Amino acid sequence: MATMAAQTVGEALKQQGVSRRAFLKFCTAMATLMALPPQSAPAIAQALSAARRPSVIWLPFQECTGCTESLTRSDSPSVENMIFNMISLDYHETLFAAAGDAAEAAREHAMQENFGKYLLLVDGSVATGLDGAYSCIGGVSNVQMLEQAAKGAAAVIAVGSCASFGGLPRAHPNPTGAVPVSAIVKDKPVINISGCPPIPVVITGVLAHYLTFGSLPELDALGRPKAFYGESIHDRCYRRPFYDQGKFAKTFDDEGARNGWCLYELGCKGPVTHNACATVKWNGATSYPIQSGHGCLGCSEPDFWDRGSFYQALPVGSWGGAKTLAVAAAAGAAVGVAAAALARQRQRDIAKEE
Ligand code: FSX
Repeated sequence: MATMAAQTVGEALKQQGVSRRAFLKFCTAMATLMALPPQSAPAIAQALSAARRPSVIWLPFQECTGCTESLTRSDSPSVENMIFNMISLDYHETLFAAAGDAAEAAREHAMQENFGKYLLLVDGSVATGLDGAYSCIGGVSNVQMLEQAAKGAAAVIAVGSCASFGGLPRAHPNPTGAVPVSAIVKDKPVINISGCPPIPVVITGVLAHYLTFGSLPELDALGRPKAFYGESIHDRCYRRPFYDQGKFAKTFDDEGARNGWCLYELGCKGPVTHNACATVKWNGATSYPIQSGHGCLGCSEPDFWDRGSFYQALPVGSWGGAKTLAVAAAAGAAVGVAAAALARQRQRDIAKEE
């Protein structure tokens, strides 16, 4: 079975009938997400069009499939699902029409044919208990499959909080001995795209960066791309002015809640959670949890299940505090404003298409 990895992104777009206009719109969005000036969009378009589509092997381990759902349930055509034009998805057990031996043969073939060059995407944590017996695919444990696939990978991308930090399967008492991908893969760069599930545009943005620049984006101390995880949700939250004024909703149906006041006292974890939900948003940039009236659960941070206390206010002194955050907010203002503009533009585009 020949893979389509030799095809350029430009050839794939043409073959799949994606218009030049839609592609340029996508490149402008990517420029914004990567905090580059909008004028860089044509250069990104040129680099992306000429780039060879990388072979992607996507391994699903202990997960709920929310990460794949996040990516595939987006509106079409969209920034989110442009990812499928940029890559040659040579193995994804959940999405594959093939099953059983045929699917496993496709994975092994793609790994041999693109050894040293393919991107390995993993969602779900890795079960290490009972010699890996808790989670196997085709009789092969997740640990063995990951070790084998990582050998020939150019880079490994951990998609979702389970793959990045262990997620729900690793929560106490962690019966399967679940660990994150980075606990197994030690000799390759591992990029963590955390979130339960992660924001689909962020997955696409990381791949677009890799194809455009031939390198991985700058990462934070937890291995997450700084362009998306460099600010806290609180830094960019549209309810932040109410926090600064000391206006807090006390219950989910009081006057403060109806007026859109800050959800800090209802347990919002925005101040200690780093992700791009407040700027990139979800569902075609329609909204995000806080905008729908519920506090952030902190799903893109390590151990968020075990930390729990989803409806209790963060203890005073457990995070940076207003002064520190104000400084951080000023430093990140340009990125935040640009991302917010992108979100508004995407909403307008979707409205036009409807
Ligand atoms: Fe985990 Fe993803 Fe949460 Fe679910 O694949 S990050 S439980 S959305 O599915 O791994």
